[in-house]
Amino acid sequence: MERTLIIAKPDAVQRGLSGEILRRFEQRGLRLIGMKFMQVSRDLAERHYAEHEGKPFYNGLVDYITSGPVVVMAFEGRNAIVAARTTIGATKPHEAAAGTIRGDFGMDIGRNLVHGSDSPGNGEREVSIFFNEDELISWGRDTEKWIFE
Ligand code: IDP
Ligand code: MG
Repeated sequence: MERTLIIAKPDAVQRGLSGEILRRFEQRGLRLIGMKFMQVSRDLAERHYAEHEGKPFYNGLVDYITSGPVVVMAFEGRNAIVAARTTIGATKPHEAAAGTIRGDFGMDIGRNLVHGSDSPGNGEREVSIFFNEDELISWGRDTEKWIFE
């Protein structure tokens, strides 16, 4: 069982796409276990994006993710990381496949709408920095057997 952290970034919220983004993961079959509307602080952004510190785009990335409210979602499921990444699409939206979130709604790497964890380890780490355990709900979905054999 994997966990992935999904963020509808400030551009997605500003453009009224947070519901569309939630819909795509929900419809795919990922199971929502936590969700909140929040403003990311600089400190939280720096912890979340620690692996990018020192890269040329790092300061702009922290500015971007803290520039307005975001919708943060945690999903759980078998193969949740790869499933979410394929629903999101390539990092550069102008190269992302049509049918992915970035391929359908984005044009610029600095406005690529959505974050998704890139490995099971980062999924666990990122979910735990954005959510307290008591904000996550482990629930039995009645349609589970129609989504996973
Ligand atoms: P990912 O979001 O597809 O996993 P990463 O390489 O982890 O992509 O980069 C994290 C985020 O940093 C990207 O989603 C994007 O917002 C931003 N980013 C990455 N590379 C660049 C760049 O070259 N210019 C501007 N922003 C970038
Ligand atoms: Mg990444």
